[in-house]
Formats: sequence, structure tokens, C-alpha cells
Amino acid sequence: MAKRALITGITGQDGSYLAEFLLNQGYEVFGLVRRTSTVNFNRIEHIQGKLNLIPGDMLDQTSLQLALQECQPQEVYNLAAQSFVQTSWTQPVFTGDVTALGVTRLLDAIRHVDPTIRFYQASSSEMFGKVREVPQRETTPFYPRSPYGVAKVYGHWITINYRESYDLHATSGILFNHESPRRGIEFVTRKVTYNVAKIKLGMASELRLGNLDSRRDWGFAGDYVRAMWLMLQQDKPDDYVIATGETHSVEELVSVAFSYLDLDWHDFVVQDARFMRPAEVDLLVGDGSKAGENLGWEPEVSFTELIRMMIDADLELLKSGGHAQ
Ligand code: NAP
Ligand code: G4F
Repeated sequence: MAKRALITGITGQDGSYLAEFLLNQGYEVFGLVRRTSTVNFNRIEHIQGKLNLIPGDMLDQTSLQLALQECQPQEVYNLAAQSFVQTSWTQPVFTGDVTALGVTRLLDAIRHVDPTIRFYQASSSEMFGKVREVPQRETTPFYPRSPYGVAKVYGHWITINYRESYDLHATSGILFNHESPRRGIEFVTRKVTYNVAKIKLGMASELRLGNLDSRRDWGFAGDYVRAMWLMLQQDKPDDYVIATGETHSVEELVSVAFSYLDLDWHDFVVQDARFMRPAEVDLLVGDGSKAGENLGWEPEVSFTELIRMMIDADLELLKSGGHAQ
């Protein structure tokens, strides 16, 4: 019998890569999708025939319980979230409801439907915020700097609490930023690669950005979903940092992207206060050695390869008449 997995957030960047990965591993893959007036299956349409999509919402306890009863999974990957940091300041309560309390709803549904289900929580390096230690590891204290970061700290601790209270196989992956051609257009990497491609093709003349000084540990989403799966194959649940161990500033990102297409970023980038944040996370760089030792996981795509991959995909998209969704 094929293993069954339920992915919340299957229509998102990570959900789409994880679904592909699990299908390749021979899983029967179920995905929770919320009702929207316009269908947004663009990231999974190439595999939609192989997936079982179940209606449900992280805000609705009953729908989560019904989804678990319907698909009877051995593994649940909780990737659903309001995941854009900037939006968390304008929608802080909504962000807390989905990104924090949603985790409790799902864990409690698991506890009642089948406590043997293995659970993965998508925790985030945003929890480290104003960092207390460099590089950040599993034991580094949290100091979140946004309503999103605060919500993720709650999700992280409720996962540990359900592990300790009810003996659930509940694991938290503390993933540093990971990107891909499927990244949402509002995130800085994709915003840069998409607009560099547009500028090169004569379809745009400037790129408006916020803080160029912040530093991130950027990896490739395709590598990171493999780590999620590896975590749930371990005998014991635990917490793992997943990172490349390298950090780059937004300015470096911009410079690498423009120079790949033989452009000088100084000619096109305009700083715009609208994209500055009320509180910034200045520096993230992870120590993924525990994942290396226990899971045998290492990243395979470098920073420069990642940015070039994203630009190539955006050039192709734009040349074929498409646009970012
Ligand atoms: P994403 O592209 O924004 O995807 C988020 C997913 O959550 C989408 O499928 C979205 O559905 C779904 N969702 C949102 N609200 C929901 C609700 N109320 N009920 C059901 N589904 C809902 O995010 P991602 O980059 O793939 O990230 C996946 C997870 O990892 C998130 O939890 C994120 O916070 C976390 N994370 C991401 C990173 C990163 O660098 N990418 C790093 C650390 C942690 P719609 O398509 O309907 O909007
Ligand atoms: O790409 P970002 O929006 O990602 P951020 O805030 O680091 O969050 C992402 O990674 C987290 C993991 O650490 C995830 F948990 C979270 O869900 C999300 O996937 O911004 C990166 C940096 C920030 O310092 C921001 O201030 O880029 C800076 N930035 C500068 N100009 C910009 C812009 N960010 C965006 N989105 N847009 C700009 O114009």
C-alpha cells in the first residue's frame, strides 16, 4: 500500500515542490485547498491529475478534522500560512489566526482522529528576528520582529507542546529563506528576478525596493522540501534548522541579478519607503549541521545558481507572453 500524505498549503511554492517530491517517492498525495472565487492552481496544474484535493481552511476546525478522516494520512505537512512578513503588520490578527492558531487546530484534529500521524510544522528563521547568536541554530533564543514571526514562534512551541503532552510524532523544521521560479512575486528574490528580466526585455525601466542592507540565508525550495520529508522519516520527532550557512545582502542579490544580464543595477534600482518595514530582521544565517549529521541533508543549489535559475525562468515566461501570478 502506498503511503498517504496530506499537505496544507499545497498551492504555495513549497507545497507544489513537496507534492512533486512525494509523488516521486510513490506516495498518494492529498492537498488541502481553501475556497477562492478564482482558482489559483497554477503551481500544481502540471500534476493536478495525480493529486487528491480536499476543501478546507486553517481557520475552520471541522474542515481539518473531515480532511484527516477522508484521507487517513500517515504524514501531515503543515505548510499553510499567511507567509508574507510585510502583510503581517497590516493584517496582524488574521496572520495570528492562520499562522499560529491554525497549527493548534490541525494538531488537535490529529490528536482526535489518529495520534499516530507524523506531523511537520513549517517553522521559520523569522523567529530568530533580532538575532541573539550568529549563526542561528536550534538552541538560539527567539526574538521575532513581526506579527508573522511572533505567530511562527507560537506555531513552533505548540508543536513541541503537543509532542510532549500527547507523545505525537510532531517535528518542527526551522527553515531559512528558500526561493525558486515559483516564489510569489511579492518576495524580494522573485521581485528582483522578474523585474530584471522585464528591464532586459524593455518591458520596465526601474525597480523599486526597500532596505538593501538586510542579509538573508537564501537556498532553493526544491532542496528544502527534501529536508521536510527526511525529518518525518526519523524514528523520533525533533527540531531542525535547514539553511545553507551563507548570507547575502539584498544589495548583493540585486548586483548578481543585474550583472547576469549585463546591466548595472545603479541605473535601475530606486529605493522606496513603501517597502521599508516597521521593524527589520537585519541578519539571518543558519547553522544546519544538525540536519547534516542526523538527516544527511545538504543544499545542492548555490546562491548564484538560484538567482540565475529564477532569471532564466522569468525570461522564458515573459518571452512566451506570460506574466507572474
Ligand atoms: P506560500 O507560497 O505563501 O504558500 C502558502 C500556502 O498557504 C498557500 O497554499 C495558501 O493558499 C495556503 N494558505 C494560506 N492561508 C490558508 C488558510 N487559511 N487555509 C488553508 N490554506 C491557506 O508559502 P511558502 O513559501 O510555500 O511557505 C510554506 C510554509 O513555510 C509557510 O508556512 C511559510 O510561512 C513557511 N516558511 C517559508 C519559508 C520560505 O522562505 N519560503 C521559510 C520558512 C518558513 P492560497 O494559494 O489559497 O493562498
Ligand atoms: O523576501 P522577503 O519578503 O522575505 P522575508 O521577510 O525574509 O520572509 C521570508 O522568509 C522567511 C524565512 O526567514 C519566511 F518565514 C517568510 O514566510 C518569507 O518566506 O524579504 C527579504 C528582505 C527583507 O529584509 C526586506 O526588508 O528583503 C528586504 N526587502 C527590500 N526591498 C524587500 C524589498 N522585501 C520585499 N518583499 N520587497 C521589497 O521591495
